[in-house]
Amino acid sequence: MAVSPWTPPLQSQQWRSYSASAPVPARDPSFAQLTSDDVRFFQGVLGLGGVVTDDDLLAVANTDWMNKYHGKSKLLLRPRTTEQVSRVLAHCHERRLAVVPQGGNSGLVGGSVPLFDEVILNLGAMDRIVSFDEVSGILVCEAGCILEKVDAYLAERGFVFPLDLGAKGSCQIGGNISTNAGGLRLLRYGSLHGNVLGLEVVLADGTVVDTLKTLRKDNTGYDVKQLFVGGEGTLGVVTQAAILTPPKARAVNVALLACASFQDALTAFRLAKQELGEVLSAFEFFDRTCLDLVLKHHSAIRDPLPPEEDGAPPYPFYLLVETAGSNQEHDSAKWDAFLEAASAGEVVQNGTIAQDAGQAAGLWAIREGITESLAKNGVVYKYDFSLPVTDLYRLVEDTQQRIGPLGVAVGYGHLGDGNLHLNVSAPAYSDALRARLEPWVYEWTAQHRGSISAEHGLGQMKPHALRYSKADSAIELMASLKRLLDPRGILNPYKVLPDEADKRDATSKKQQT
Ligand code: FAD
Ligand code: 2HG
Ligand code: ZN
Repeated sequence: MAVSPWTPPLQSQQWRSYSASAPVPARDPSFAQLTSDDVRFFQGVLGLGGVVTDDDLLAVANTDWMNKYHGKSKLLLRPRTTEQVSRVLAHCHERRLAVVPQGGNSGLVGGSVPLFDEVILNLGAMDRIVSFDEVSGILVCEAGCILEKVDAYLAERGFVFPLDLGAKGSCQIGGNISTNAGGLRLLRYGSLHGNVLGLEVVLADGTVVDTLKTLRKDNTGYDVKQLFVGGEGTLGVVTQAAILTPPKARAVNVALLACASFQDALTAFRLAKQELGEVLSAFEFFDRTCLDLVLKHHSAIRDPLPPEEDGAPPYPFYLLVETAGSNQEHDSAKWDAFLEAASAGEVVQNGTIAQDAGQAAGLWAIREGITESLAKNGVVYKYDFSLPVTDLYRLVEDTQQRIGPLGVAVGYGHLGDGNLHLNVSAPAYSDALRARLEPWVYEWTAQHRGSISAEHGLGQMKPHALRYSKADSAIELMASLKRLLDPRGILNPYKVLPDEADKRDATSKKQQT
């Protein structure tokens, strides 16, 4: 990589104001405007099919999954090879055209859509499986492969992808890696920081960085690929990945359990770790309001655990517990021990265990249907916190108390990972509700030593809130890395890093207190 001389600060947008909600930046005037010469250049590199200017297709690519963030890009590029990505970026770098890397556009923080006229670089046409080693379980694939398709490919060979999430039908491996997505089985398989063994990445100036090793161990200096795992498209464009995949479990058991309190849910988690031990593969939770929303918006789904007595109130908390092992008899004995311990202390009030794969999928459909149900119910203020598990649900209760009738706070998520998805459902976005929520919700999290983003990333929603979770020294190091790898700041501008003005505001606030 050629290290270019210092250029004016990256992310140099001027926030119109620092407010309780995400500030709206102004377009950075140092970025070039797209010209017809640029379009002709891209057509020469990608062919006519790889250069999209159709308004309807652009409207889709400019809008995020929640229909909350809207860009104004006039150009969508669909490269088919790494070389094409490299030539496109070299041109954008030279011309100082801003670029938004895009995968399946299922992200929940507005990271995959432009704010202004940034060129959208969608990796969806790069969807080849490059190789798979059935002994080591190491897969090499292009970034645009859709997660569900890769998982189906692996299933035919007796393996699974080490990540699973509700958007699997549309999200891409490159997007998963760039968000360091956590998902439903992180508890068992760990994070992508461990499972991604190698990457091919194209830097902002078109340089191709090849770390596409297929080795479990490789201590040869700095592990540079890790910068791009969770880099949210701000440091480079992921074009290929080598991923360690585990064998597909022969015995999978799924149960939905109901608890009378969040404290009981925590006790059940402790018991699950003790009794289910190494076969535990998911420990998810949701509250009753989430279940009500799923029942309301999915007519095919029935309440799997109606209260045992007529007229009794519904259970307030639900747990989806999954084990994945190699021996059903062995796992059944473990489940017996777990359920006996859990019912002995009335930790679990009611429960159902799936008898076959279809029933297991039915229970997962409830958990995975929550996000979509919330989207159908109105607008949603979405938060994704890491918190000490003991404090986790108190944030939902405190939020409801704080917002009163302005909205409904629900809590669900990956309890096994200490990851709460606090969602506030309301009929419409309103300044009044947002002002009740932010920055209070970030302050609450900082006071409890949590993280403002457990797995969704920062995107355009949270850069201004980064300082609640990260020390200034670490943020400055992030900014230095950004300057080194993307000296002209063309990759996913206005995202992830807080602006200099925001930092100044934070400093003056600290000095006042
Ligand atoms: P996009 O949304 O297209 O992009 C996300 C970010 O990655 C953007 O910043 C983009 O610029 C960047 N990017 C994309 N591709 C590349 C690339 N090739 N190179 C460089 N940068 C790139 N997330 C979780 O962590 N856990 C969950 O359980 C989960 N469940 C979800 C359920 C639903 C119903 C939905 C809608 C979303 C869910 N998500 C979850 C969020 C989202 O699906 C993940 O963040 C996913 O990893 C995004 O992948 P994508 O291909 O859609 O990326
Ligand atoms: C999940 O765990 C996803 O279902 C989405 O991370 C969470 O919608 C959300 O807040
Ligand atoms: Zn999640």
